[in-house]
Amino acid sequence: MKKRPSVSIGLSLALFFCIFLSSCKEKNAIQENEKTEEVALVNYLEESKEDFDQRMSWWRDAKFGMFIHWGPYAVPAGIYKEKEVEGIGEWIMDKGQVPIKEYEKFAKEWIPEDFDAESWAKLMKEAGMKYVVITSKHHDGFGLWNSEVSNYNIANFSPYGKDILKQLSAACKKEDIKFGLYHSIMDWHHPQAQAIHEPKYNVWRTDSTKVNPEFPKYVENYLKPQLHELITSYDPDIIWFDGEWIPDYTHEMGLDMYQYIRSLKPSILINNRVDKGRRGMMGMNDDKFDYAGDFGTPEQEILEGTAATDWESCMTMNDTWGFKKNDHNWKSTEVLVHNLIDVTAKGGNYLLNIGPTAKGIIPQPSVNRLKGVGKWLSVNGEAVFDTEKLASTYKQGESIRYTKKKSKSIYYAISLENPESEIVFNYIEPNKDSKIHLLGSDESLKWSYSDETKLTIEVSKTALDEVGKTEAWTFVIEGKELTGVN
Ligand code: FHN
Repeated sequence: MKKRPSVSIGLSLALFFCIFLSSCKEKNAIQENEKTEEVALVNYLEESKEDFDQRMSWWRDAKFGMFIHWGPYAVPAGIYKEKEVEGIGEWIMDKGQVPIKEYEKFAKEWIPEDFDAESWAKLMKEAGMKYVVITSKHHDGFGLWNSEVSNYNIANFSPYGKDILKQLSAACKKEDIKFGLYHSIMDWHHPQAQAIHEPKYNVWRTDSTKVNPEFPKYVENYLKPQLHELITSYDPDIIWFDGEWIPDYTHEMGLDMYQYIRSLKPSILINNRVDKGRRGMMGMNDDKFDYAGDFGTPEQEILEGTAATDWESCMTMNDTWGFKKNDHNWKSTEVLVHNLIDVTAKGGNYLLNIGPTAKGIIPQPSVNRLKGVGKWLSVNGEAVFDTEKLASTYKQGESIRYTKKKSKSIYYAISLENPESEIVFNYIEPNKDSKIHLLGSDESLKWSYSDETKLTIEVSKTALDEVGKTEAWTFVIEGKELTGVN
């Protein structure tokens, strides 16, 4: 039967379409394949400076974050067998030599029925914090999320039965607060990661002949799968590793882990404890080798000066990370504000810790201090956020710090002491028409400048009264930085 022209044309068109479609599919398949291969071939350790700066930019502008140490250790809260256990609260399993089965009882008793993720996120906002880093798993191995990899977590092992990270990540998203996860490489609960000699939980094990031979299996079959589910389930902006110092964990594992995490979320930030480069509590990498990690992590201290690489000082408000009922050694709000100013002037970030109680309450002394820092930032925040360190100095004497608005010739000279009636700044020359004022006051202050005496500002009583009670006084000056001043 002669085919109708329309039919033959139709069939031809159909045939052409099929060929075209299959070639498109093939082309897409090749593209996909190339893309897959492309993703597989990315070496995240060879990132360009532009790409690195772009990835770090939100974090550098953020300056101030909340650290949260929360886990079953909040149940004993520093007391075991009716005795005070010395040291930081989250280490009670080690310092108190608590056998695993005993510690698991704390995990079963951990029912944070008063936990209110939204009120926590609102408090971060009120404190002026732009990001949070919470323990997804500390050294005790207990997860704060509903893990498919292990049932040793708050959602499955504890009667609480709910996912803490799911609640908090959602609350932080609502408040536009970036979400980070602290994750311990060291694990005192997993048989393939435990110390194989006594004292069983002794983490300062430096004798590399005593590594757990099963540790590589723990890394591949447990640590990575849990990190995979954390990243795919909660979309964190930061992975904050810790517990990397044990000899079981090697530099090669660190490089591989960095690549692995970035391959799961290329834009994620990873601290330097992903690898072995950290030099003790001062937290910065030994620059003799190429260690992985996007920023250094000084702990309980602030760098003496500035650094060529990114860094974040993490600190407690009292003396413990995890809650201890008898630790009342709280730093004052003034000390916390001065720490934030000092870190910012030196070009770092400040990660300030809270240790909630087992029931999910943030201790009132912590709340008071967070609100106090937030009150100072509500007036002086422009001198902290979206700023950069000066080229030549970060301080003048012991009681003055300088910051600079990013890509603007606006400088902030911050006095940590009451300036009284007059103050002299040696490192900024104001523009001729610059109006200098204190943040918190609209009054334009009288000033004079000479190459000899530099910038002298008369601080009126009315301006000081307008600023009122504060932990530090910020002068705003449009001008240029004076370098080479001795
Ligand atoms: O051992 C941990 C400690 O418990 C806490 O988590 C601090 C905070 O960064 N890091 C380790 C000590 O360096």
